[in-house]
Amino acid sequence: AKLLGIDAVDAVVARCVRDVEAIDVHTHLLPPTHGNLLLWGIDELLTYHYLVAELFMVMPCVSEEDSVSVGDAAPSPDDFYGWPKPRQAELVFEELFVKRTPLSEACRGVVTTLSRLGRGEQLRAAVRLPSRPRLTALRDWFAAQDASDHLERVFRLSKLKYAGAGAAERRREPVNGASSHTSVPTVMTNIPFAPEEAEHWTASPQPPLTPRLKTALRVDPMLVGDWRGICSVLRRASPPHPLSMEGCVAYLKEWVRRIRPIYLMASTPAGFTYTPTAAGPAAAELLEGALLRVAMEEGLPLALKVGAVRGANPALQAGGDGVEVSRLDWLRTLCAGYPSVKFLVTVLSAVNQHELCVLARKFGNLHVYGCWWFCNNPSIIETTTRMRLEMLGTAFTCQHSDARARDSSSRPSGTAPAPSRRRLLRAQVLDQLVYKWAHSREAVTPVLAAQYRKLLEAGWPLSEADVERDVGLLFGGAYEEFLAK
Ligand code: RAT
Ligand code: ZN
Repeated sequence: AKLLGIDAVDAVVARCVRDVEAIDVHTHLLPPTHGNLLLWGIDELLTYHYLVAELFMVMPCVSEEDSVSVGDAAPSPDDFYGWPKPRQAELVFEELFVKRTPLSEACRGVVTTLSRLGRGEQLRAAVRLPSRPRLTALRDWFAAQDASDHLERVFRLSKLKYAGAGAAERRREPVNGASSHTSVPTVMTNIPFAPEEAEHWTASPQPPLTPRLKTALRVDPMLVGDWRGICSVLRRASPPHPLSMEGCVAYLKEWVRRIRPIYLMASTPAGFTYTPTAAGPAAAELLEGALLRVAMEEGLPLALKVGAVRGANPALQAGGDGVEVSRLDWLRTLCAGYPSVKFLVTVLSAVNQHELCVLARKFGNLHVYGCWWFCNNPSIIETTTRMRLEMLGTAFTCQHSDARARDSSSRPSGTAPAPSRRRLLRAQVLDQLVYKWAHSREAVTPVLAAQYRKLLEAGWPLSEADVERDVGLLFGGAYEEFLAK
């Protein structure tokens, strides 16, 4: 193979990172067959909870008590969430894009997405309009798109992999998807505990699933130790399951059979440890007695997301979650105590990234993936990726998109949003794939190139094929290898 000189490295890395078909190991997308649970368009992009949080940083403070609507100028979060989406979007646009420069990562994301969808001129025209509504032309364009065609367009623009198998073939694959490692596509987040999603999976006959999307079983109530919420789900199931650990296991297994997930996934609540509490089977017991048991018996990896503080400011709903530096000692115990279970782990606090790398070096059953949410900013992606390359080589997955979340997954039943509010929270925004992947590729490229330059200077013969292979590993290949090993 032709060896690369130091001057050629930047261009080769840039090309490989630009062209690699990535695997998106965690998104909140759902198939077009789930009707209005797959969302796209300007109103969805602008009401992304990252942007709603930014809107309320600059809105005048209105207390909930005197929330007599002061009109559009200063809604309280509750007023705002009560508005129709287009009205919300217009306000976000006015405050963050017209009155201010959209410098933040989430704002820039909207600009990148629209430009790459060929809507740049309409965006610039919208900013020039003297008053609201400014977004009508963009709204009309999105409304004219067919859901499946748009999904294909977005996947092409984001350079995400195709999958070879449709639903029927998919059902014949081994549960952990190990045999399909030549073509694992985007992974969804499927929540049997969210009735509005569950109904789509229980309908019979099941419509074929787009080959672009793979399933993952999201079970946050297990780690929250939300026994009340779990019981109400077990009670409602048809046929109902016993309100016991056995009932939980049976319920999870039924869902494993139903959707054939690649992995089980849960985010840990703030301050998560193993310490059992007095009331009902606590998180630790549910983890051991149900989740790990199902993982072992079904041969499924367990994906954990660590460090979110749900409802730090509840008024902001999905935009109100925060971050904490987590203790990770329990993860060490898990990896050591359950060597036959594979753990896919990401952390929300930049402070936890180093400890997570060390853990991944110690345990072959731990795979680190992505720069999650508050870490999904170029500066943190750069620092984190540099550290991971230095500590893990290519044995990690550099990014996932998390394309728009809903949050009904994560809230304990007691704090579940009212149905009208839940409607606002469940959306996933397909178009976000475009900017999330474009910006991630942009951030990873110089970091990887710099690491190669150092290696060349140290005396290593590097070929273009090496770079191509490594980039493939970082953007999904290492994840597939981990699942298959
Ligand atoms: O990243 C997000 O948008 C969050 O709201 C969460 O949904 C998070 O990604 C999660 O999966 O819990
Ligand atoms: Zn997510």
